[in-house]
Amino acid sequence: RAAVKLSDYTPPAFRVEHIDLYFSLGEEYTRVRSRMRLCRAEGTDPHTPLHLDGEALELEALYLDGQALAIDDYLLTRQGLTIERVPDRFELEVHTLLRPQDNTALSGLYRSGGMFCTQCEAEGFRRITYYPDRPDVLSRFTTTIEADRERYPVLLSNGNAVDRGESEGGRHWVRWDDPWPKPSYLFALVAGDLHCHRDRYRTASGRDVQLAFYVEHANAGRTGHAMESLKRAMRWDEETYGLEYDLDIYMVVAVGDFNMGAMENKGLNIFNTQYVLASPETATDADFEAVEAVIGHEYFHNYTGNRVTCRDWFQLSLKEGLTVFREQQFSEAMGSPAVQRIQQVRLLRSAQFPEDASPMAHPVRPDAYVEINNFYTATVYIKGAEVIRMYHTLLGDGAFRNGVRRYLERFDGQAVTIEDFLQTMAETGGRDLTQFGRWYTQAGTPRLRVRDAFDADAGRYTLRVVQECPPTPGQPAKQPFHIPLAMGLVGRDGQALPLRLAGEPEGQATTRVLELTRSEQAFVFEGLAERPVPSLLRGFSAPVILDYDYSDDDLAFLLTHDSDAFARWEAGQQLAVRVILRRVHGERREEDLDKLRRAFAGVLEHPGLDASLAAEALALPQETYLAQQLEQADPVAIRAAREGVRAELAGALAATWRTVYSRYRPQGPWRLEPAAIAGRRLANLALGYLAATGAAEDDERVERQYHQADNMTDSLAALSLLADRDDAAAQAALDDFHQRWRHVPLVLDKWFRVQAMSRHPGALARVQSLLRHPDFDLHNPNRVRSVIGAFAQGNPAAFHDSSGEGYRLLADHILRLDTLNPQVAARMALPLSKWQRYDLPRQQIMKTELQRIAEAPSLSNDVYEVVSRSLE
Ligand code: DPP
Ligand code: ZN
Repeated sequence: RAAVKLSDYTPPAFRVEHIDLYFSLGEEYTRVRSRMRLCRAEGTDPHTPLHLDGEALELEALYLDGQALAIDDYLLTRQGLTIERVPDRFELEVHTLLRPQDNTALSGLYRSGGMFCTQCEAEGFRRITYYPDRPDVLSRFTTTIEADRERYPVLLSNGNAVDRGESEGGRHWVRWDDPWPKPSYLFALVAGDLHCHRDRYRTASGRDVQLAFYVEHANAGRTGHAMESLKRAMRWDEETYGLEYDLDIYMVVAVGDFNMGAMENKGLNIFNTQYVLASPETATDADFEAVEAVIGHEYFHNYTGNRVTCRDWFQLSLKEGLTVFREQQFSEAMGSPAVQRIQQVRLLRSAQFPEDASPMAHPVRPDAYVEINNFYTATVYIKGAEVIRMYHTLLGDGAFRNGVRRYLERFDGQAVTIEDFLQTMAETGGRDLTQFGRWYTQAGTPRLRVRDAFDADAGRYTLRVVQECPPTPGQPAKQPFHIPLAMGLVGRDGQALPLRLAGEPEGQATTRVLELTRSEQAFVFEGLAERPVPSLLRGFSAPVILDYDYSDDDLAFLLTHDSDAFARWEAGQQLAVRVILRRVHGERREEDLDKLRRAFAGVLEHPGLDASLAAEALALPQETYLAQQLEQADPVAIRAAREGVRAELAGALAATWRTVYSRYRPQGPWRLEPAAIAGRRLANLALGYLAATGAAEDDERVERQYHQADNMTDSLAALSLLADRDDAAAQAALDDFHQRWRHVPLVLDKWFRVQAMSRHPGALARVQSLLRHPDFDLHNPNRVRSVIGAFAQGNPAAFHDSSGEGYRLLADHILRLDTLNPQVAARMALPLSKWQRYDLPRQQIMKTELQRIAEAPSLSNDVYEVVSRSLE
């Protein structure tokens, strides 16, 4: 199948000066009338035909400057419409007919529950009408929506509502006008009977902006947190980047059926309910945080994405990497920067590193795709954000912000490229970033091998750094990257040492950023009285794998003494990784458990204990991260080793965990305050260990927490521990939860998810029955992700069951799902693409299943691209 290539880019031949859309929404069919003013772009060959993209559309009529076109005036294919001869300027009117109620792909115009909604990024607009559906065609939109007044009292689109009226047969209409030119992927329409939560925001310059959250009536009362988050995001963007909102109204609509998390349509964000709705009874602390982050993310897109957009979809990270980074800065400002950074790195390592080591590896700016929806990846988003973070590290906060502002001013209203951004940052920072640009073009996770030497007589300490990047598809050899390596040196007494490179005057800095640009470099520090312990990659200053041969004692030492919170956490994780991996290799050292126990106890006894940081430090490394440390992983052995260590730490520290549990459980009613959240986090971590002691009193503690909890965080923490058991009390709790929440979809998703991720040996069989449960529904992406996604990505030991049943079950469902929703089906196939990471018998079965999918008739481009690349 044909790949789209970056090198084939050509500017659009026609501009759309204005588009006027008219939607007549109906239960059987929907009619769309589009009137466009088109003109040939300057410098374009006057004979270039007009091509409009269109997919799954029924064309009813076509008029050019008022003249109906006959069937042989144009060419219609499955991809669109071509008119061979057109004037330089003309008006084109297109009538199409759609059946949104049958649109299970959830791209374009579709139904979710009782409402109509749209998703146009990346290429959904072509499923609404024929149009040059590419991000470098920006146009002014006016949109009229006409529908039944009773069923759809609320009719929304981008911009401002400028007119409304009644029409025949109990119908009404509203006209929207968006003053900002935009690409079609930012178009949105919503119609429904919706509850509206209104508020106001006064901008820094004193303008009042109306804020409106629309949800189904059943969800009224659960938008308060999202509303407050939005106001915080608006304030933060004014204070941090000097960016003020640019329309009089900002609307957010929550829909239950949504392929992605949320969508930044101009003035009318459409969100997955998951990232809007939050109340203590139904949402966990993590859900509350995610709502704030995603609300921020979509809001920040209003500048980084909407005001300045992408020239083509290869530039996706231009808006996504930058916006994820802005979202991360916002979350850091609203909470604990150290905890945020730890969570970001956990995610990068569990989602992006494996992708970068798989057949799906691609640069942050890919150079070819078959289906762009497959490139909304961890690499484009979160590695893209790491790249932006490195500009920030290299330029410093002030120059970075100035650079972003200059970029937004210079390219306002344009569709640009990653080079445009890089160039502006280089100019503003006064830095040559040519080599830095390789982060965009070379895939793979670089590995830093660091070796050191100490010359006691000279007081000189040398760090030698070698960088390498493994081959990735189409890129056998890599050029060195420009890598900021933040580091410090810690003295034997635990004090941070001043860092003076050879030839430099005395200085007081105890953290500095070394810049790596060559495959091998040495850094010589002087004036040291004793051999220091190096603290490397502080704050995780670059998305790399660090390899330095710490002793176990060094790690324990850094866990206690490093001044950098991230580095402390990392030291503890590395210690735990070693102990668990030794078990995987059948090595059982007496002193291992003791080391971990002492390290953990040290964290808990630390006088300045920060409960949420402690909870991060005391959580064992994830199974997926452990698997990455091995050439070929056996997920069942990893699970057994990790659970073994967990149980032993539970037993060895049982009294401590019980004390922590009772000390940190928040007293009194639920509150969304940092101290209360941290308390719940640490208490639930302790409960997790206690669940592994095997003592009856601890089992009862878990049951008691489930039954007494007044909030979803505590209820779900207990329920997920119960889902690891299969006794009567556990079953009773699961039944109770289902009974209580079966009418609240987002909470029911949690019920599915905890079971799909159960560590019980019978989990695979349980997943099979969950897939036959009457509440399971392949049409709903959240439900699919909470069973199939949670199982295949979040339960490695069960998914990789040596029988291969897990793979077969996944492949069966991918094939069924592909006929309904190719985008989501392709996502679900990703765990199979990582087959090289596992032992040979597993590899064989995984490839057989990939092959079986690849050979299925009428496979979508989406799934085809994932499985065929996986097999290459
Ligand atoms: N552009 C959306 C977002 O990342 C995803 N479709 O916010
Ligand atoms: Zn985004």
